[in-house]
Amino acid sequence: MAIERTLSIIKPDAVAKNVIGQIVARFEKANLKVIAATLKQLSRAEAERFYAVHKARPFYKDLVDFMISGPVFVQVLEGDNAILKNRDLMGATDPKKAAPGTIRADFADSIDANAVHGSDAADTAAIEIAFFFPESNIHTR
Ligand code: RTP
Ligand code: MG
Repeated sequence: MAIERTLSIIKPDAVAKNVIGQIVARFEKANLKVIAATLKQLSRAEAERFYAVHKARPFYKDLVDFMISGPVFVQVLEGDNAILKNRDLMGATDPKKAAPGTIRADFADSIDANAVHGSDAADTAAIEIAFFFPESNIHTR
């Protein structure tokens, strides 16, 4: 299987619940390595740019408002099949539909406050990683 990188964001709701470590432990148990990380307050302009793909969607304004409501924990994860593996660990976007034992089933409150973001494909992963981290701040090990 291919070693991949993906971008993970622990969203403001999960940071506020003080479960950063519990979520990161799930990545580590699944053999994903944190190779870059930062706790960061996004500006409105950054959140708008990050989620620009959803600009035309009815939930865009609420999504941006939520993403700037508190600090987020942004990481690059690396490992076998990292993009899909992270999406599987996260569970469905709506926590009511997320499989038991997934991060969203266990930590998310609603489709808006849904605990985590994860890149959905190789091209978006590369763009999202570059959005937050210069290569010099990424440490493969
Ligand atoms: P994410 O991008 O945050 O990892 O989530 P995702 O791929 O599972 O979902 P996506 O379709 O990309 O939507 C991005 C975020 O927008 C919010 N959303 N709200 N109210 C709604 O119908 C709705 N749909 C999406 C969610 O917070 C979702 O994570
Ligand atoms: Mg998405």
